[in-house]
Amino acid sequence: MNKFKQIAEKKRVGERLTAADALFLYEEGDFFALGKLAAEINRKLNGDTVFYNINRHINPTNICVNQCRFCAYSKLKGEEGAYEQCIDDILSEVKEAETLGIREFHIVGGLHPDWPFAYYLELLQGLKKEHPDIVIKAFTAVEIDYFAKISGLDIPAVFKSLQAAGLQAMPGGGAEILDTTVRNQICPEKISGSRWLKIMEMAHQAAIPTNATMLYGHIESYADRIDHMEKLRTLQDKTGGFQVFIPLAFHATNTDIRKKGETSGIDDLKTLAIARLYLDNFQHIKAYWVMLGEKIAQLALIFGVNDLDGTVVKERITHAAGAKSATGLSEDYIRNAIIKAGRKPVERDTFYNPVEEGLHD
Ligand code: V47
Ligand code: SF4
Repeated sequence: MNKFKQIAEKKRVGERLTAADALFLYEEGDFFALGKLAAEINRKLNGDTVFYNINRHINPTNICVNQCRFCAYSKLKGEEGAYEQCIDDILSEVKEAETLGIREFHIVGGLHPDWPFAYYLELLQGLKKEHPDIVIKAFTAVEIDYFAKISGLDIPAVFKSLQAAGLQAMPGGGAEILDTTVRNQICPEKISGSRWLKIMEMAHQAAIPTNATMLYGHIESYADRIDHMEKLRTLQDKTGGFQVFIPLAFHATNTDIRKKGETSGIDDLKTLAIARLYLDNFQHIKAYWVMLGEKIAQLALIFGVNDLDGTVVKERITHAAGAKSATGLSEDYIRNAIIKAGRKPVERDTFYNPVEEGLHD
């Protein structure tokens, strides 16, 4: 039996893939066979359903004390293009949220040098007061670590305060590539990979479900990507607290990482398919259309993916780095993309519960 067939057989009997299997799939796996296998495994886990979410991104500031080399979004205080929003500005920007059917606020931003922890608590309290039914998914592990530093609280106490203010889930950003050597080159000021994992573990212990990402297509090797997924898989075995894995395709424009062009569509689809096969303890794999572009994200639906993220409304981070996708999509656009891929669109909440099924049939 050739190696690909052995791997397919392993998956069909529910055996876990090794790092060597994943490396083979990257280096020598037939592209179409890989996609087909990932789609078959996804179908067993999730049937025909493709989830999407009516969400809105909120990015309170791009001012950041870190200077990650891949980040085109962050600015130093006083630099041209730096912005900061007061709570009232944010509340007025999202005041139509219910009318628009928004179910989730996704909040991430820079590590502001002067804002107190109280700003973030008041922001969540303000949003919850005005929009009690909209779920707040906010702050990466990097921000949580920073809140502990600026408040003098320990991580469990930071979570407790944020939960009391309205935090219900966390996004998966800040993971980048967890390996130390790569991390030291692309984001030397950022918390370490092991600290990122530890904070996620503590979030899960505090009953906060989180997502997990991987920034790929810069200086890392395939082995680094597989090591990253291995670390996530190990923590997921322990806590079960990750909801979804989201590979993020690197965009180079305006960053300090010199690269010609973006990731290839082939690499994007292979990475999503390998993630579906390798991360056997993750229920969901998300194609983030903002970074992939709408059409590669649609193709991902036949490469093992079952989630397209959502409407987003106003994306800033990837567009600062040259993304050519829309900054937001309508629900109709997302549903049509899913239907045209031969799958069934289902609106979900932040926790992957279907909402109002049948409303659109
Ligand atoms: O952590 C920064 C990445 C992340 C670039 O959890 C870049 O549902 C590409 O994590 N090119 C933030 N990527 C975004 C994020 C996210 C997005 C959507 C959904 C979810 C979720 C999470 O964006 C950062 C970093 O890894 N990023 N700069 C860039 N030039
Ligand atoms: Fe700051 Fe996040 Fe950009 Fe790094 S990726 S510079 S932590 S905003």
